[in-house]
Amino acid sequence: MPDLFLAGAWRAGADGETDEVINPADQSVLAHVDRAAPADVDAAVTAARRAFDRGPWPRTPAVERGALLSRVAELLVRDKEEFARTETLDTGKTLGEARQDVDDVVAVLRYYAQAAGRSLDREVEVPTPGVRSRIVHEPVGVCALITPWNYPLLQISWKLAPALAAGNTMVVKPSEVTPLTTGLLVARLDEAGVDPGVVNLVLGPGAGVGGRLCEHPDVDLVSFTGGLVTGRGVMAAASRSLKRVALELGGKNPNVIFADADFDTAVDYALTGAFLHSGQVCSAGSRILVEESCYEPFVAELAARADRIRLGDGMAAGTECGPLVSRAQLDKVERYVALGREEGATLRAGGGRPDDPALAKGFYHRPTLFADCDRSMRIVQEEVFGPVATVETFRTEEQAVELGNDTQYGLAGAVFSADLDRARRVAGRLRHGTVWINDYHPYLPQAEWGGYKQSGIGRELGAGGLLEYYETKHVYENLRPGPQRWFAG
Ligand code: TXE
Repeated sequence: MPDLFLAGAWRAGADGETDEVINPADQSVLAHVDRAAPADVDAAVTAARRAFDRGPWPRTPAVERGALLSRVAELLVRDKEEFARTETLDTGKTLGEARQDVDDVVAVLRYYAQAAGRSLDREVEVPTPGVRSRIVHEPVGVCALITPWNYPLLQISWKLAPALAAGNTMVVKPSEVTPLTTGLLVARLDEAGVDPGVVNLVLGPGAGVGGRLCEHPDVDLVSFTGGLVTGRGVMAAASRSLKRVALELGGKNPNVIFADADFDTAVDYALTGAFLHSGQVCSAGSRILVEESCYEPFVAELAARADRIRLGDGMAAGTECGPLVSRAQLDKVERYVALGREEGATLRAGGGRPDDPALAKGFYHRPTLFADCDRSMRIVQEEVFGPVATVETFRTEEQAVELGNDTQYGLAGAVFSADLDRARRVAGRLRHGTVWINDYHPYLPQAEWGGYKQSGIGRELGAGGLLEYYETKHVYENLRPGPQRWFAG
């Protein structure tokens, strides 16, 4: 079956070009997928425009739109293994993580299936008699949904589910590095009976395919998750026709550990925070801040445990961390590790590729810990997006807050302390979109997710994530119209 989904039909690219999709565990070729030519991108936008302007979808009762999302959720439950295995082969993450992703996606689809039916419209109280004033919510229009390679299935669900719930039509563009599960999801939408043109899928390189979407005059909204530099370009391109823009960009997320926190718990969460999915997580706790009085034992234990993380093929039982997603990402991580050494940080764990010859063909990198870091270092300030964590130390609560906020990013952070009052105080002062107290990484479909500062614009998930896909209209009714005589003549 061809891989592009345009106006309700599966098609090959107009230029007949394809791209290889690589398994990062051994560099074998998983698939050849069709690449969208400029004409295909335009066809996708035209189909979405027509479905929005003339099709039934934006006017379909919201509960019916929710019912479609529920049907898709059930298809994912049915096909969970296929989705999870494909995600593991494509991204390198462990099968356990990929299964968790599918469960999370089902939860997101179900949440927005319910939310679709709850109207946000409201009556406005008006002191003037004979006037009715209503706030109504209408879909924005044609949405371009552009996603990265670290959580392909999860990220597209955070966009597509609320966009559909609100009655929009869309063109979906996954990362060229990991396009496979997005294709599976669109196939399930097709199976669940989505109207032609409501969801379209284009594949191919970012600048060509994604860039054309961001510039296209018939696209009303761009929701993008990816790197900061690309995000800036997306915003600039979208500004030409003043598209609505939602951006979820990177993070350099502080994990603040006070000495009174339970030692084993804090070490354990610091490990997961930094190294889950080999640190290729926008909210990774890659910047660890430890109170001076427990600094050395903490670093020693964290380093020892980081060195014991079992690397391997994500499909193999017992693997705790898979390979990085691509050669480009491995190269980037290696450059940052070299930089960390040059900047004078102390390497306490990892530092290179594994010796195991069985892993030689994959893009593996050992979990790496740099201690004795300070805020001026680039490895402390820049997003590595790999298994590299830095440790700094602080003496006072004030210092912890200051360091935690000393970043251009503002996506997420955590505080570990036995003193809940203190933890809440610090959480209140951290300028990040999510703060965990005595935990790391969980998120909820019903709770907004997004960044302060250069981590993005707008929110995903929760009621706020649905609002992104609505325009708000005020309808003012004069129930007793008569001549106004503002002008005497
Ligand atoms: O992401 P990009 P890449 C970070 C990470 C990584 C760096 C680059 O540090 O090393 O970003 O990764 C599409 N117009 N993050 O290259 O470029 C692209 O095809 C429109 C953080 O994978 O941001 C893909 O679908 N679209 C991040 C998506 O944008 C464009 C997750 C993301 O690609 C485009 C991933 C353009 N000009 C990487 N150029 C996070 N914070 O979650 C590319 N794309």
